[in-house]
Amino acid sequence: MDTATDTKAAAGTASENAGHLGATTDAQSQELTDGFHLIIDALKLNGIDTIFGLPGIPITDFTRKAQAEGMRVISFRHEQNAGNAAAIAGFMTHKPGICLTVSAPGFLNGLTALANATTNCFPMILISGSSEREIVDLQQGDYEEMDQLAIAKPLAKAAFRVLHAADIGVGIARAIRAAVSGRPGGVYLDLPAKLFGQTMDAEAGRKSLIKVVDPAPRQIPAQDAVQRALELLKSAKRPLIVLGKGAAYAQTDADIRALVEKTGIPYLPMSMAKGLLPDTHEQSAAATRSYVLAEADVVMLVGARLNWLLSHGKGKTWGGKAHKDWGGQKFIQIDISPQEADSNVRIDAPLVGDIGSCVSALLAAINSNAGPNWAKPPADWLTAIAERKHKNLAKMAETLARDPTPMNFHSALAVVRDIIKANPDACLVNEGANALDFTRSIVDMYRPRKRLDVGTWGVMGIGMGFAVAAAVVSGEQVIAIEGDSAFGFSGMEVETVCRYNLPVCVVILNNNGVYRGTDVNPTGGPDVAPTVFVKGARYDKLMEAFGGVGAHATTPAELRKSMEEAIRSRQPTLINAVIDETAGTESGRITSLNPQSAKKK
Ligand SMILES: Cc1ncc(C[n+]2csc(CCOP(=O)(O)OP(=O)(O)O)c2C)c(N)n1
Ligand SMILES: [Mg+2]
Repeated sequence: MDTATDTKAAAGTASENAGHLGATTDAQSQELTDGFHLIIDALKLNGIDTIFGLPGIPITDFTRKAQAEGMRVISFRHEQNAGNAAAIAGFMTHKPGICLTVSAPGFLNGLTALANATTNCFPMILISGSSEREIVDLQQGDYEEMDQLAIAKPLAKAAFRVLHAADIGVGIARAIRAAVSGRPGGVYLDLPAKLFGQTMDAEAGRKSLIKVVDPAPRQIPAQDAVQRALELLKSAKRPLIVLGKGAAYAQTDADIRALVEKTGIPYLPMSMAKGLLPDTHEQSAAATRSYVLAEADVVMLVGARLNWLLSHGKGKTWGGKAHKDWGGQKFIQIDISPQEADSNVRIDAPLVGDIGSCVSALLAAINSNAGPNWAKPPADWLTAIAERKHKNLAKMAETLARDPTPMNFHSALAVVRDIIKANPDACLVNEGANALDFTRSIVDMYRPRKRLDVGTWGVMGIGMGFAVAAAVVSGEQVIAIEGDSAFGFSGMEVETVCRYNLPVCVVILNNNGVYRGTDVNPTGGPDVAPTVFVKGARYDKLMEAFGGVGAHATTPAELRKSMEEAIRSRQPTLINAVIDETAGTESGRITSLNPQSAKKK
């Protein structure tokens, strides 16, 4: 007989009488607890107070009991959105976000978000109920049968299953540690249906729980690695700092700012690092990105990986002669994972440790080496950047000042830019192709971790999950700038936004399709082209269906009025912003990633 069956037998009539913590059997006067409560208690013990999920067998009662025990349970309309919510909550708070799903199909729906979290280094735990182990393992065809643990493993940073109530404490502790320590990521926790109802002695249960001590321990960099990085930095004639979303995640904002300002080195923020220093900072080189990437001789990467988003650190972007050629620059890479170095090009000075410890060690070394005499980068480098930057900013200002009819991305986003400037604490969620790229380049961010977007994969579908979580976690106004296609992936969650009455203002940059609304079916047949949607669709009506505020904006003035009203009222709002359907380009800025063939047609 296994422990599960033992404890179940011992529980006997107790579970029938009351079945949860505090129940007392006449025969034994034994206080019992069960799987449901042990999971809740283990999460609460570790400061986790919110669950993003979707109920159904075998976790419906769990969601009820979690709410009854004071947890915030946010129910979604599709698990992928709950998963994305959990992932971004993890990014914003350093606590793993929890996504809770039913077995097989619910689990699979959550899995995309788990994989995306792992790819983006967001700490989250996907907890899925699963079916009868004996039947699953013999493949006898149970209700929602699936070997979920095996499927989750390659997509998660770690995956665990708990079979016995007495192991719940360990299971949750391991999941938390795996999610947040080292390089954060997505963790899968498999909880078979039987586990929830298992009972055990309440005192033994309490003792089995683990409050995780120091879940994300600091990892101090070696002094010689710090010195190596410093020497390289000192030798630079045209230095550049690249701040990645890892730097934003680290919550060591003051030190990062001090490092940038003390060294006087121009910096580029990656998309989700925008606002780590205000985008209006004089050392920001974002407006002349292509110049600094190609010209810099020493580049210090802070929590930024040399993946496709940085053209793998080579090729023409980096001043290389041809597609895969090294541009000749040297790299310092600050990263928590030692395996990150040399992933694409040689890293001359890897600085391995948590970003907070690395940055403060580097600052300390700079101060003790050079003190107030740290030499700022050569003036010709700074002047060359400043000239280009101001020229490009002036050009952009001119474009933004235009007011064409119909409204285009620029004239609409000029409004969003002003709104974020006036409301710098608002969270900006952003997805789409042109809707993403134009927003990133036009809308300045002023505070850290306020820009939440499609991340490493450029995935569509994060929009409403991120928006719900950002509102729940921060309590701040959320503004979601969505392509009309992008919105479709999670659009049903506007009901969730209304249900929880969240201060979310969704702006759909509606250009009638994917990239543009102008493609035609070359056959002349009745089907529209694959990238084209219903023309003139009124997404605002969707929000109205659930009691939120819908608005239709065809001019920047109308858009501004509706956004200001949304922020003033904090009402769930969806603004259908009509954008010139000819305005976008194929795939936005990454047209070149589409496969090309010499054969035309
Ligand atoms: C999950 C997923 N499916 C498909 C894509 C491919 N994709 C990239 S952007 C995009 C939509 C672009 O259209 P829209 O959101 O309307 O933005 P626009 O360029 O029109 O502003 C799609 C489908 C993706 N990135 N992720
Ligand atoms: Mg579109």
